[in-house]
Amino acid sequence: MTIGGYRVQWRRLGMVVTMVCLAWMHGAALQAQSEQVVEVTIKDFRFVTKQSPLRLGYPTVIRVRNEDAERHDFSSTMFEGIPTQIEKDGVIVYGRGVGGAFLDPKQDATIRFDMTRPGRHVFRCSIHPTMTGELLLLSAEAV
Ligand SMILES: [Cu+2]
Repeated sequence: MTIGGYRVQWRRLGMVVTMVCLAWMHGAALQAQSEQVVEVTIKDFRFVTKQSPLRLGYPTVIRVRNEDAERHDFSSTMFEGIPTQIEKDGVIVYGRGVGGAFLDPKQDATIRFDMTRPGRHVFRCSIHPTMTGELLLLSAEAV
């Protein structure tokens, strides 16, 4: 009887450990959600940017989509010297020397990096020099 009682308790302990693990995984998922997201759509040879105020030191995601039937490029010096990850067609490129991404018609790319420098950051299309856009980064103290 006592042994049986212990067994039940061990099982309960197992349940608790499992639940703690689930809670921890849930926390990791929440952290991923705290990324700040910028949506950039390329349409009719223009960058259309949707952003909320961006804060320094936060994981930032730029989602670029090329809606045109023309090949474009999304490049910026804002990634200079900062570890940057670019995902395109399931392939991830990571490094400090990532300057941007070329986008074929109807293609999209996801760029991940941490904001480290405040101010206005210009991005452009190297194929069409008239295509430019900008992101505004606020310092945490200004928010
Ligand atoms: Cu272009």
